[in-house]
Amino acid sequence: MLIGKPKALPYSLVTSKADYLNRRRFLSTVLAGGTAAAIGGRLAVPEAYAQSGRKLSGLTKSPFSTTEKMNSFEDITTYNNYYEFGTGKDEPAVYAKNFKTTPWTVSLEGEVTQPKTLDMDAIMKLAPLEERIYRHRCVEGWSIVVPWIGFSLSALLKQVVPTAKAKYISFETYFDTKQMPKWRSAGIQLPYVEGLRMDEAMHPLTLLGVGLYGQVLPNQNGAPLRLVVPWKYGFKSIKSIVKIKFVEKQPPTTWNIAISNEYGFYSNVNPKVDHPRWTQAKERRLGEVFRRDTLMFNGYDQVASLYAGMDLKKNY
Ligand SMILES: Nc1nc2c(c(=O)[nH]1)N[C@H]1C(S)=C(S)[C@@H](COP(=O)(O)O)O[C@H]1N2
Ligand SMILES: [Mo]
Repeated sequence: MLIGKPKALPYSLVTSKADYLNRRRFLSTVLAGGTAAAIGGRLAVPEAYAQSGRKLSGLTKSPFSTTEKMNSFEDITTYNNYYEFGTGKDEPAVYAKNFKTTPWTVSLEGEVTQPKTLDMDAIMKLAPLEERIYRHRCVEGWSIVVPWIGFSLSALLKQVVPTAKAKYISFETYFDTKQMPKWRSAGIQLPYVEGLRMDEAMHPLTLLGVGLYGQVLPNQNGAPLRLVVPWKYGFKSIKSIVKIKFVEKQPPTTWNIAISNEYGFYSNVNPKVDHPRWTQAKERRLGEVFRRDTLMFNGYDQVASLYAGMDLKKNY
């Protein structure tokens, strides 16, 4: 089922997105004098490691990890959605290069008995760092498998005491027009905001991501820290978080503000509820030719009980 040779791919079988990566792989293989066997896989990894960021060691393995084949470091770091740094998939890797992520603080505020602001050093010490290999499904119909590093978001949320009114958590991305040259063309309201219901935010699968592939997060992937909610479409996984607010009412979310009939608050991966403009029944794993079936909750069945009794067509 795995790829093989991009140059032999019938173009009709490949979306423009998968196509883009496959062409790049072909090119880099040719340049490196590689063999066709290397094209589909991890050719770029050693090189990418060499030019990459600070290593994170002492990682614990997570029982939540999938055993599916991981996408390469290059796939994960050159095919991104991060509209503050451009709407093209290849733009964040270029325009986020000099994004300043130190010093960095995150505030915990809103419906809490005492608000708190933590810096990255403090956050990194809250819990043992785990490697969690998660499937990641973008609402646009592509998916990747990423070896994230981090720990359950609950470890951070537990640093404050919520009041009885706290029912949801809202998240906000850092925003600076000077550092985000592409912000005007983003076409969405910034700063990027997202939200989760309290039980979703406290679920052990919900990850506070600080790295991937054994190193700190590359800027284009949301450095220095981001959310990763593997059973929801990728846009829920907000990058470069600076503010976490405990709130009483369901908070506004960026894509729901932009196009409310297409992107709801819950946004659980659901092959039975199509996007108004395309099917969600299948997905293309980057690097593969044939589309896979999309799984309910992206295969993370353990969250099903959070939505017992809810109409997931209505709560899309
Ligand atoms: N601040 C911010 N966070 C964001 C986005 C964004 O544009 N801005 N894009 C989202 C979307 S649509 C996806 S699919 C994932 C992509 O994460 P990745 O680039 O690390 O794979 O980030 C999400 N988080
Ligand atoms: Mo996405």
